[in-house]
Amino acid sequence: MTRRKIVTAAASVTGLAVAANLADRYGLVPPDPGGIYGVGETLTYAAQRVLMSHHSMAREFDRSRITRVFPVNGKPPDNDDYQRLLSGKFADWRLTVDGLVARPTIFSLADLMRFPSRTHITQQECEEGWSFIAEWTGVPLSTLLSTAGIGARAKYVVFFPFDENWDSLDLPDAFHPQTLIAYGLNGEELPPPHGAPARLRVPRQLGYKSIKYLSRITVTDSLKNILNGKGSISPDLGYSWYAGI
Ligand SMILES: Nc1nc2c(c(=O)[nH]1)N[C@H]1C(S)=C(S)[C@@H](COP(=O)(O)O)O[C@H]1N2
Ligand SMILES: [Mo]
Repeated sequence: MTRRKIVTAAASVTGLAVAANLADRYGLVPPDPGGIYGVGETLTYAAQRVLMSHHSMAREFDRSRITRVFPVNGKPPDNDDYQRLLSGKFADWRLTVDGLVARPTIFSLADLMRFPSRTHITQQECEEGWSFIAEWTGVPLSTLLSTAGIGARAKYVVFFPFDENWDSLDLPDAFHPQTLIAYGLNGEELPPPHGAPARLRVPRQLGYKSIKYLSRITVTDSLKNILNGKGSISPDLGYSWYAGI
């Protein structure tokens, strides 16, 4: 390397370190900052949170743009708990909202449907490279969090389904007006392979954040003591916690 190249390389490494320090000071470090992409993940997340308004919207499409035939990612959980609820048409299904909330609450599907609903036609983008446009209907997650009364110390909302997947959102994305607990797809009830009876739908992030087959939502001030401590199964699979688009 020439001296000039060495100086430039050193300067950009220092620049990244300074940026990472600043991100830390302002609470903009994602829960999975340690991997090979660590500094990059911090910068992506910090830049999104600093530059974009918290409620900048994902693009919504016209009905004519709905994808006619679209893929499904994986099969519904094959464990007894889920299969029993599925055969009972989810009459016994309940969604628990607990953690740092004033009133831990258990919702049935009918309870969710009684709240004012929101519908949007948005694109679901999988990290594997495919995507589709569909109409999603559900209750804004913000409605459920407000009903349970989110605590002042709350920082993250964690989602546990009936399979081994799990993930979490920070409060800007949890309270984003397009973030839904969706129970409808293209005007029908949510089909089992797409996450019945209710799933998270976060159009501002890649598909893997939109956890299907929900069972429990918990509010926390830290992700460090939950499973791998990184806020999501994704870092174990080579993907980042923050998947903003
Ligand atoms: N519980 C659970 N949620 C999940 C998954 C999963 O395997 N289990 N796959 C994720 C991935 S990788 C994607 S791209 C989307 C796909 O949603 P779809 O099957 O409705 O297209 O769901 C996400 N939510
Ligand atoms: Mo995906």
